[in-house]
Amino acid sequence: MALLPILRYPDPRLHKIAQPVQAVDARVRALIDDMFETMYEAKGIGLAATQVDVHERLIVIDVSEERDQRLVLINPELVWASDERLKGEEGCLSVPGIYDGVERAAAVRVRALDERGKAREIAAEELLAVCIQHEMDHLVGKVFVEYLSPLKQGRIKTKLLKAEREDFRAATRAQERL
Ligand code: GNR
Ligand code: NI
Repeated sequence: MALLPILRYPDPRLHKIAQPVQAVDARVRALIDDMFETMYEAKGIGLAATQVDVHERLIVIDVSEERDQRLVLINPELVWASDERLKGEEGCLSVPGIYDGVERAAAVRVRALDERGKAREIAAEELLAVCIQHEMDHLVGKVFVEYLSPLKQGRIKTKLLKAEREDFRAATRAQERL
């Protein structure tokens, strides 16, 4: 088990298109365990492989209060989305500290392989539906801030680049004290 570094917006690697998982084998199962560990540690409800710089169609989710309802979606395909829309407040582990409203389908059906490689169809609504759509966007290189106005996107980029520079400076100072 290992914690994986999470890419932060505006890292260009967040915009890479993920390729299908070729085989649900020991390598993929080890990656799934590391992704859950990373997601739980970061207190997220979902994590796409793209966010840990692995460009394969793999998502882990747990929207439960108790943090004990693991859901794995491998090579997910949207089979149906409701016309009914829902606007919810979203956040992203790759865009720390930023929350804003995004409109999504209120309900979806998704076909995917589970961690044993078995084909499943999942019907989702409310938070799970939002989370699945947010994670599937990551697999095609899309981050939720891209639904916001260009003005907001610019402000978010500036804010996160500034935070990154400050983190780097603090790390450099800590290094110098050694
Ligand atoms: O932890 C997360 N919370 C969240 C809240 C509302 C809508 C989507 C999400 S997903 C996010 C974790 C994450 O960044 N997944 O890619
Ligand atoms: Ni995200």
